Amino acid sequence: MKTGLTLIVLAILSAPLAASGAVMTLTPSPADLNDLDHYSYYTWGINSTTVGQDLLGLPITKAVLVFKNITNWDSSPNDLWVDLLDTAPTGVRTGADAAAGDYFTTSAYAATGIAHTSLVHYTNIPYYPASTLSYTFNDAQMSNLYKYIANGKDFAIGFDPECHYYNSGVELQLTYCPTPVPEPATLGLIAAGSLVLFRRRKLK
Ligand SMILES: [Ca+2]
Ligand SMILES: [Ca+2]
Ligand SMILES: [Ca+2]
Repeated sequence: MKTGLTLIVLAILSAPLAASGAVMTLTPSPADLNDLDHYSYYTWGINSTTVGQDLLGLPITKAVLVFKNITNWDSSPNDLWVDLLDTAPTGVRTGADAAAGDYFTTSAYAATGIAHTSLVHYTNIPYYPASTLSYTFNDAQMSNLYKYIANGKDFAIGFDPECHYYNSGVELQLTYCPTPVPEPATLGLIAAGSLVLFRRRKLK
């Protein structure tokens, strides 16, 4: 008897825990963004189709951008700018950029009228050894992420490499609440059910 009740109680207690964080991992195609070439900039557009559900209804609590096994092609000074964009075409698009500085802060990009904010600026990523860089969005960037998703149910990540970064893949890890926590009424029903079970077994 005690085991049965314990299991029910554990099931109730574990419901809010399970809801506290599932992680969805998104990867661009190609995953290595063609090794982030110096003479290019890249946009990676993400929307409901990309994530497989309504992006606006996805309760994202954390976002982490990962560059796996990244190295610069040589040991010279280098910069990698990463920006959060309101929108971009779905998937990966590549544009020409040979000018020094973050493409997404140029007047050419401003002319598109697309809202954006800086995510992270890496400098002098080593030639050797390869490292895995994980960047966690801060609070201000999370609120911009929500704002950009609210506008058209999409957002994008922009990359401007100077120089050329070999890597084994880029990932965006989104932590979200997968299911709503049971409402008090549901919890009441479960509790009532377990009480009935308890009484029946006691009568036996
Ligand atoms: Ca570039
Ligand atoms: Ca540039
Ligand atoms: Ca948007």
